[in-house]
Amino acid sequence: MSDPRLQTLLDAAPGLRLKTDPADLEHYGRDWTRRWTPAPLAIALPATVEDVQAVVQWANAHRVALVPSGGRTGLSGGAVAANGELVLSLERMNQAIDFNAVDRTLTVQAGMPLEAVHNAAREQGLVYPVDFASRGSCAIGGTIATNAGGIRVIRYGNTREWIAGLKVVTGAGDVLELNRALIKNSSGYDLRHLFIGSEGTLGVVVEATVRLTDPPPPTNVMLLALPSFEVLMQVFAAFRERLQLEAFEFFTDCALQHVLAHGAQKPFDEVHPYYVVTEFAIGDEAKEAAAMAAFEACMEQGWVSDGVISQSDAQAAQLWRLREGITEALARYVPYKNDVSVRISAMPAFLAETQALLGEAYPQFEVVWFGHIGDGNLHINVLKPDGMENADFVTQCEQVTTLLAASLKRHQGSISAEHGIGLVKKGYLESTRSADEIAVMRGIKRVLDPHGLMNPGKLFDT
Ligand code: 2HG
Ligand code: ZN
Repeated sequence: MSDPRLQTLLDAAPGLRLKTDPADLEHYGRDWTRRWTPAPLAIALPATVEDVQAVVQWANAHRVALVPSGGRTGLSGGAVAANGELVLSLERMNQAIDFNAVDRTLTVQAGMPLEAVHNAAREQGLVYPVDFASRGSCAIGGTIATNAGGIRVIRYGNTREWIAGLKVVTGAGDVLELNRALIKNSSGYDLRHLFIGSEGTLGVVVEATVRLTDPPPPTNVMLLALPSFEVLMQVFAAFRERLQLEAFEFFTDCALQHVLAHGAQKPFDEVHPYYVVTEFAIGDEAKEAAAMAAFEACMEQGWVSDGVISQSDAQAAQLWRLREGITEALARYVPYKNDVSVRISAMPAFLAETQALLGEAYPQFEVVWFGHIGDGNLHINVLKPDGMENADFVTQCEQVTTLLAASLKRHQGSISAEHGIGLVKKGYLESTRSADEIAVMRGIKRVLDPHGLMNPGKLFDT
């Protein structure tokens, strides 16, 4: 063990596993952003809450920075360890602890993958409805730390809505039980909500009690081809008015071409500029008629030029792949990612302005648009041309982000809808949060993390 402090760490927490191999430092020190060179001190893998507490107390005694780590599927650099931090990986704490049928809650360790949470809920005849493409790799704790959204927010809301209770180890090394799965608890500040979306800057989520719900009704998936961008919100309104939407997702033909090149099946013979994947409840004739009525109304208006409706689960999965496969299909370009949101009512004006802005600002790059348009959340991925230096590319993209952030401020939107601020969007936090708000956030951090050791440099600089 190269660093002598690590032996004292093992003395403090004998159950801990420590990794210091270069390959491990590299693996655990980065997330899906791939922008920073990992350089952690070591990787600590606790097995219990007591281990986590011992690590945090040790870190305070030795003033070592900690980076809490789940599946590292984040896209904002929130789990990057590039400055000699100790990575605190929750990977070994991945079990379900308790199911309560009366409360309809599931208590899990924070390192449990989201998909395993889905499966554990399903075994009880219920569902945990937060869902997105990285479900197999991300950890529930990471989804809590970023208040992750995903493809079903339109129907079920964000992660925040489903967290009934949390057990955390604060940056000061205290274990707190937050809310204990109470539905009603009007007893002062709800500290649970402070930890949701805190990006590991206040402490470590070690256990979560999540709410479960009834399985959704049977659904159908429809893929729509749109002739122009301007009709997008009209199509959304026509479908939302008539159907109970489970998802309403949009992508451009450019996004589709990348997914097709990655092995997906072509949905239409003709090329259309824009597409929507929507999923909605069916189950009786009236609902099926409503789906057809929505489609026909859009066709009549000229807002939709083609469509296909799933006839089987396999076909539904095929249609979903066209949307869910985008991030993976683009990964090789190391995209510069924007994840922005505005209120749905502000979406048409914001979209028009952003389209004009990016058309002018990015003529030299391929820009891929997609996202959860029904939640007012847009993903804009700018692709790095082959052979271009990453640093040059990021510098050019950041100039445009400054303009985008100004536009978001005008439309009262957010520079991070669901990916978090991390390192990637730290410079733009002021476009979304006022100086007074940021000052309050800093004050809260000082209370829970007095030595500034929890994920330093993420979200804001202290
Ligand atoms: C999605 O909606 C994810 O697929 C990833 O939030 C978005 O890759 C992205 O930019
Ligand atoms: Zn998304």
